[in-house]
Amino acid sequence: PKTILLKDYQPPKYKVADVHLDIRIFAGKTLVTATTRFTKNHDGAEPLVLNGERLKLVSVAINGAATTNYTVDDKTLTIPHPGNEFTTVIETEICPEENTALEGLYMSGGNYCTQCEAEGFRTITYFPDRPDVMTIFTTRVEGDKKTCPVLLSNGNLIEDGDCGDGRHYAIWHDPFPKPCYLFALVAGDLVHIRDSFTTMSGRIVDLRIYVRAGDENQCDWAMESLKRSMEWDEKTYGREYQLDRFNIVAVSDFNMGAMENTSLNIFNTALVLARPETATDMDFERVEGVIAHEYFHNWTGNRVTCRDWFQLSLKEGLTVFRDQEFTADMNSRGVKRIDDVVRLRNMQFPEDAGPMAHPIRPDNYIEINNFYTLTVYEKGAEVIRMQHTLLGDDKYRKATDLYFDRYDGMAVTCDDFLQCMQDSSGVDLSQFKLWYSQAGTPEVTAEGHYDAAAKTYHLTLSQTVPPTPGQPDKKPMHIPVMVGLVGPNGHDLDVTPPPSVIPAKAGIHTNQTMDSGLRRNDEKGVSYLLELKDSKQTFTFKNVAVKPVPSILRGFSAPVKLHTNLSDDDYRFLMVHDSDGFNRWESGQILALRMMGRMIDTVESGGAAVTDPAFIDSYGLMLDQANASNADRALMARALSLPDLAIIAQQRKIVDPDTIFTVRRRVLHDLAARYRDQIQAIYDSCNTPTTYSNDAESAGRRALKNVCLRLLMNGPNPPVSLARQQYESANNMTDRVAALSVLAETDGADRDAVFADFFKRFEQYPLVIDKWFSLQASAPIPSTLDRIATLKDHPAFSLLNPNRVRSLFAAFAMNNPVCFHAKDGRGYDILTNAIIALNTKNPQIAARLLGPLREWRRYTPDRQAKMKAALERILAQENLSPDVFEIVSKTLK
Ligand code: B3K
Ligand code: ZN
Repeated sequence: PKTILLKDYQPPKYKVADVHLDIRIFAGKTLVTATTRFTKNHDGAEPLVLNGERLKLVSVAINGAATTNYTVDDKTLTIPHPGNEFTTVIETEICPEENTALEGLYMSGGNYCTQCEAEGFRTITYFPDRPDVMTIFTTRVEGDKKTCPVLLSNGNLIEDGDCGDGRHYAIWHDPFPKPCYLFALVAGDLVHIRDSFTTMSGRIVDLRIYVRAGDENQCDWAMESLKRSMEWDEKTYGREYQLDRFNIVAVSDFNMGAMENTSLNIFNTALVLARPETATDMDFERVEGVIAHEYFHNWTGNRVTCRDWFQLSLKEGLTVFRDQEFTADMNSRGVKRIDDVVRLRNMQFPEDAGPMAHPIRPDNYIEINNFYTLTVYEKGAEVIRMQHTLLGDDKYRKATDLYFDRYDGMAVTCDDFLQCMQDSSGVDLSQFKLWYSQAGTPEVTAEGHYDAAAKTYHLTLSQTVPPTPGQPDKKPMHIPVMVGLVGPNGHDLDVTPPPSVIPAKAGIHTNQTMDSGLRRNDEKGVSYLLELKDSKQTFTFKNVAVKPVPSILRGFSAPVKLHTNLSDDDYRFLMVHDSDGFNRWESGQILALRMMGRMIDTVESGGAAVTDPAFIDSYGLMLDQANASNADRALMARALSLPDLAIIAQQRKIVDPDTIFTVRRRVLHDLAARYRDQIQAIYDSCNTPTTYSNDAESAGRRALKNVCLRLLMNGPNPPVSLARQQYESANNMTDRVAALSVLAETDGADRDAVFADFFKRFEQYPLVIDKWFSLQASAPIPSTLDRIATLKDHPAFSLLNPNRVRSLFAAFAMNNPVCFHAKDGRGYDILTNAIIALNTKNPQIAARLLGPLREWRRYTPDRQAKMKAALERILAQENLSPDVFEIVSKTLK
C-alpha cells in the first residue's frame, strides 16, 4: 500500500464546472450515468485521471462521441488530454446489495443509502474524488415505486414524477458547490416526521427526519435538537441555513455516528432515536450533540471545506468545539467540560502516547479512514478552544466571521483558518501553529513560591513535549495556562498580574459560569491567562498580601499533562474552595489518583494496600455536599466517581490491569463500608420523584442516584435486592440500565433473571439489544470470557452490523480491561478472531477494533508477548485491507 504525503499536494489538473448524475436503481444492480463538464486547471496537456474502484465500466463518451481512447485499472480511469473544456458521459454499473464495507452506495435494512466521506464516491462512479474539486450537483434518482417510495439526494427537490413500469424518479439540485464526499442518496421505504424552522432572515426551512416505519415516535428529541442547533448557530456564529430542505435519515448499519452530507444528513439510528423508555440520559445528550455537530458542519465543513484530507481537523476540530459549546449552553457547562476532558484523557492521551501518535494535521497516511481519530477530533477541538481563549469571545467571533466571508465556497487549509484568527485579532499565533504539526501531549510543570516580605508570588512554568514516532525533538509550544490564586479564606485574590498577562476576570472566557454544589461561597473567581511560550518561564504576581494556593490550568485551558508541587492538603483545600468548578473536581481526582498510585506501588512490592484514612475523610466532605438540598447533582455524580481504570493505567510505567482493578475496588469497598448510611440517604433523596422528566435537574438526580447504587454494590453485603427492585420498577432506561449494569457484575439468579427479562422486553429495539450485549461484555467477572463465546453465536449477533460489533467486541476490549487482558490470552484471541473475520467484510470497523492492541508495549511482559503475537497473526493474513495493514504495521514498528 502507498503512503500519501502532505508535502506532495498538488492542485487538481482539471476542475469540474458541474455534474449531472442519473442513478437508476434495480434489484441487484444500479446504473450510474455521470455527465461532467471539466475545465483544465494547468498549463500543459496532462491526461484526465479519474478515481474509480469496484466499478463495472459500461461506456465513455467525450463531447457527445463514444470513445475507447482511455485506460482503466483497479483504481483509475485515464483519458489522454481531452482539451481545455469538455464534457464526459460515463456509465458504470454497481451492486450496492453486495457492499458490506458500508462505504459508497450500500443497503441497510432493505433501503439504499450512501456514505462517501472520505473516498466512497469513487465506488459510485469515476470522478476526481478529492475535496478540492467542488462542483454543483444535479441528481436524478430512479427506483421502484413499491420498494423505494422515498427518493432523496442533496439540495432542493426540483422535479419528480412517474416513469411507468411501476417506477418513479426525483431530481434534486444543490446550488452550493461541494466536493463529492458530501454527495448523498437515499432510496427506500421510510416514514418521516416533519417540522419547520424560520431562519433569522425569515426563510422557512422544511425539516424532516426519515426512519423505518414504527420508529417515528422516537424522533421528537432529534427534531427539537435540530431546531435548537439552527437557532444557536445563528445566535453564536451568525450562520444561517440557506436551502429549502433539511433532511435527516436514520439507518441501522453505519460505520460512524453520522454524516453531514449537504441537506441530507445520514445518521446511525443510535444518534437519532431516543425515548425515555429506550434511551438513557447519556444517549439523549449524545443525540443532541451529534445532531448539532452534523448541522454545524453545514458551515464548517460544507460551505467552507478542506483542501485535502490532511486538513481534516479544519472541519472536525472546529465542529467538535462548536458542538461542545452548544451542549454546554444547553446543559451544564461545568459538567460538559468535565465529561469532555475525561474523554480526552481516556482515549486521546493514549493515542498521543502510542505508536499511532500524529499531529492534529497528520503529514502522511496510507488509509485516510484511519485518521478520523480522537486526535483530529477531540484534540483538534482543544486547539480551537485555546484560540478562543487567547482571542476572547469578541475577537474570536470576528475572526470566524472573516473566515466564512473569505472562504465561502472554497476548499482551504488549517493555515488559512489560523490566518483569519490572526488577521482579524492582531494576536500573534505563529508559535501556536506548532499545535498543528507536533504530536504528543505536552507536559507542564508548575512550581509556586511565595515571598512574604516582598508580597510577591512567583509561578514557574516549564514544558516538555515527548518524542513521538517520526518526531524525536520538539519545540516549545504556545500554551495558555489559566491561573487563579486562592487565599486562605477560600476567595480568589485580586492581585497585580505579571506584565503581559491577560486578566481573565470571571465569566469572560473561562468556565466561570459553572454552577456547583461544591461551591462554598457566591464570590465569582478571578483568573489570569498566562501564556507559556518558552521551555521555562517565571511569572511574578505583585501585591499578594497572603500566601495563596495556586489553582492552575483552570477549565483545563490546554490539553496538557500538569505536574505541580502542591501537597495533598493543598488539593483538599482546592477541592472545597476553588472558584473554578473544573479544578474543584480535578483536585478530588488528583487526590484519588495519588492515593491509588501509592496503593498500587505497595501491592506491586508485595504489600497489602490500605485506603488512606485522610482520603476517606475528604470523601465524606463531598458526600455531605452531595446531600445538600441545593447540590448540583450532575456535578456531584462526577465528583464522587473515582478516576477510570484507563486513567489510572496512564500513571503506571508498566500496566497490570489486575492490580489496578483490585486497588480501585478496594477503595470503593472501603468508602461504601464507611459511608453506607450517607450513601443510602443520598440514593433515597434522589429517588423521590416517581414521574419521569428529562430536564437537567432530573437527569442529575438519576446520575447521582446511580453513582450511589454502584458504590453500595461495591461495599460489604451488596444490596442486590435494591438493584433488582430498581430494575423492575424503573420508568426510564437510565435507571433500568444502571441497575442492569451493576447486576451484570454479580453471578447468580438475579442476574440471569434480569438479563432474560431485558432481552424479551426489548427484542424489537435493536439499539437496546446493543446495550444487552455490551453490558454483558463489559462485566469484569471471570464468566465473561465464556459468555462472549456464546454471545458471538447468539442469533441476534451479526458481524455485518457495526453497532452490534461494537456492542460486543469494542465494549469488551475497551471497557473491560480485566477480562480483555486475562493472563491466558483468551481475551486477545477473541478480539483477534473478530478483526480477522471483519478485515474483508468491513475494513473500517476491523481497523477500529485494533485500538486496544495498539498499546501492547505498556503491559506486563507476559501480556506484551501475547498481544504482539496477536498483532503478528493479523499481519500474516492474506488479503489484508490497507486499513488494518496500516495500523498493525505501524503498531509493530
Ligand atoms: N464527517 C463524518 C465522518 C466520516 C467518516 C469517514 N470514514 C462524521 C462527522 O465527523 O461528522
Ligand atoms: Zn464531524
